[in-house]
Amino acid sequence: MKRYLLPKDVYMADPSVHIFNGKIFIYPSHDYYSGIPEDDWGIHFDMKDYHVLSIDGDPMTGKVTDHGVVLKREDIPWAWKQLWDCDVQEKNGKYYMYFPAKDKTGIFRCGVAIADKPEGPFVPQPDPIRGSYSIDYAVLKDDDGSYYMYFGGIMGGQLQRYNEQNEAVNDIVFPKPEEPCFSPRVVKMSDDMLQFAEDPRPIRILNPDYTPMKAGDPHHFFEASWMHKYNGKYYYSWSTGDTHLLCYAIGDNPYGPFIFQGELMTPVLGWTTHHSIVEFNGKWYLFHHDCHPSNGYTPLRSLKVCEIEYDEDGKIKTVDGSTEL
Ligand code: FUB
Repeated sequence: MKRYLLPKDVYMADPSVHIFNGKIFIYPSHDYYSGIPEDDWGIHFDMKDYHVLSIDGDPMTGKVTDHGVVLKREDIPWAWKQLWDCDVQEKNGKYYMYFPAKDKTGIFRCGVAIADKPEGPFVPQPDPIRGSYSIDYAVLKDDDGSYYMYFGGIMGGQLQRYNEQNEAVNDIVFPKPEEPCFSPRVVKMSDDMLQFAEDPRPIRILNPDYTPMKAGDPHHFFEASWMHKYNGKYYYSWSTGDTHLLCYAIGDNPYGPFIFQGELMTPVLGWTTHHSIVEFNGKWYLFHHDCHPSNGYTPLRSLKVCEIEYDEDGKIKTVDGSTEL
């Protein structure tokens, strides 16, 4: 069973979900009708602000509150456009939002905005994180109090513009189907949560036989990194973009490598989906989006949640993404 979280004419996507102070908080992208024609570079996703949502109690039945606009483009000194998927983490009573936006030269950077409460409002830092690039930043708080950011997205997300040493490249080459797929990135955050503590590293997604996942594999990485822990293992999950799946892989530490396990969810209606996985009161939930309410119109996406289950080996049972409810 699935649940839409907002009225059918309110479009939000890319839900990053955390439990703060015992309550579910959702940090989504805010879609609206921009009229910009769809292209392969996601130019139609021209989002201008962020809202925060919270749920009273159970994700499948609890009342959803929209806390309104908590950060907007015109208040971010360096940002030009396209406020895409964000995430928020808490440290020492402060809440840090990490968000991608194109800077005034058209390059995606990671901004940071700070709040005193999980529901915001968030005050942006004057500059993006030094050395940041690409999109879809998701931050894990590990059990030892370290924070790790996972990021990257291909095509409109610009990951192909960088090599694995984090240098911008002049000649962009997409891997051939028989070559390893692009690698998302992981980086430890600085103690003050405002910068990277090290250079971002490529994440290796390996097949069960320890060979690198290939670009021609339908389970290849495309965008939408998420990390959660289950029984002490690190579950890295992602969207495959053009094959429209959510997949996951398991590792023993936050940097990987991660061994491919399977599909989290089969394709939804609409080109993208994007997700987060969270435990609440002993049950596990997959937050995501689809386009049933907009009749399949990809720029207008709707937030959903469903419960997920693990088997006794820690494998997640695949969710059928095609069903509306
Ligand atoms: O919402 C804009 C982009 O679409 C996100 O950053 C991607 O993950 C995809 O969902």
